[in-house]
Amino acid sequence: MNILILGGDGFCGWPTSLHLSQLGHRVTIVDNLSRRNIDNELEVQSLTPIRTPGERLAAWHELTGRTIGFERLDVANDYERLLALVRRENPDVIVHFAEQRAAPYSMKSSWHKRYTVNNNLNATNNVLAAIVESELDVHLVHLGTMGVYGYSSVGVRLPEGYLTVTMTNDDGEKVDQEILYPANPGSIYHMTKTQDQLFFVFYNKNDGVRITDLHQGIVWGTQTEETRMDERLINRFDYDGDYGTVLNRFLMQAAIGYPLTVHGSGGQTRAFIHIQDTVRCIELAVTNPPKHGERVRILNQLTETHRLNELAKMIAGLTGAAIEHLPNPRREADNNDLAASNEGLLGLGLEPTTLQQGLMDEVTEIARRYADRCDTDRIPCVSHWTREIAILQEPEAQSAG
Ligand code: NAD
Ligand code: USQ
Repeated sequence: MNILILGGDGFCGWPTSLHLSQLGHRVTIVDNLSRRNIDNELEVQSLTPIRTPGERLAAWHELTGRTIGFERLDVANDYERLLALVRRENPDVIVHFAEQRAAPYSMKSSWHKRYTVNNNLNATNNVLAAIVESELDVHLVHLGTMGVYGYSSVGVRLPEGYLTVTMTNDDGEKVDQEILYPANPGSIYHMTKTQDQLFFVFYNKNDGVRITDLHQGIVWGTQTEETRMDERLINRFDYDGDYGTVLNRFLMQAAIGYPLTVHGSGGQTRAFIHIQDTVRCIELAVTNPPKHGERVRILNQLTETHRLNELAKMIAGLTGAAIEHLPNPRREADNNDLAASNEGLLGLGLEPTTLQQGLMDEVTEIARRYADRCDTDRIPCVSHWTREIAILQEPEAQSAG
């Protein structure tokens, strides 16, 4: 297949690009390198030494003889170039990772809120508009988030996207309707993903665009079969307070002897998936497109759920790390249950990697190996969800602001 990968230089996009190329697909990465620029803004770098896009792609060609194309383009702002690229490439599939993906970054200031909304919503609308305007039959695979469902304890297993509700009409009769599961975002970033869902419903209904929306949990791990082939192909590993996600942060913290930073009670339950399973899920989504006329296909992309306390204890048990409960900079439930269906991807052939299998490998292969690149000043989470939380946790913020 011919595949465009929007956001193909990022944490999920890079290993996906290599995996799909290795399977023999023709792959072109589209990326504006905004993620690398945000590292400059935050004065932080990936724990792993990632190479420039040019070096990465040359190494891939040298090792495998395969060529991956690269277009430096802003999907949210360069519509005409995006449309021209779609027309020229005539892709079977577009995989869309090209969004600002960190909840803390999206909550840092009103500038960061506006950037995240402008970037993410325009990127998604531009891709959909370009597919329609090109008049090509392109399957769009989008990376969404489990966070669209929210984290209140509902006491039932979350469905894959849709919910049947029963209403009573004026004659007292019961009427069933299928709706999108009610959106309940916990950050501006997560809110952009709930709005993406409405773009998908509309373009699918109005223009018949075939869309798969993958509601992904928190991705952990670093390497995949392909990125492990050579250090020049290494994937990025974010550990800082804005972009580092919880499990990878705990693993890195354990490796350098920094107490594990649990927010609040640690009763929060979240969904997880290993990066190797992410690339496999995208392969499954790409090779199993919805039929023409089918509604938006929503698949929950997770392999297990864990309470943060449980994760911290597991890692402390393996490594001897200390655990520290910190005031939570976010406005979120302190305690929630979470169970979610993932039958769609299991049914397509996903064989989950479990946490137990890879935790220690990750600590030794990556976190300990590159520990000297860690700047411990960048570990604290300094993005507060509200001004009140900021003042409570960092009283100096009051005098500064
Ligand atoms: P990332 O920030 O590492 O990668 C995103 C890539 O998109 C970056 O290379 C960035 O430069 C590019 N990009 C952003 N805006 C762009 C634009 N306007 N034009 C062109 N390129 C642009 O993020 P990631 O962790 O790889 O996440 C990829 C996708 O998966 C995101 O949409 C995210 O919401 C979703 N997701 C990630 C996780 C996770 O734990 N990392 C979990 C669930 C869902
Ligand atoms: N947390 C800690 N300690 C830390 C960091 C985080 O306790 O040091 C807590 C947070 O308060 C939160 C939970 O861990 O309760 C998850 O935080 P996270 O930063 O790991 O994940 P999140 O902000 O939800 O975002 C990440 C990705 C995002 C993706 C989402 C999937 O950055 O792109 O959409 O995971 S999901 O969580 O399923 O919505």
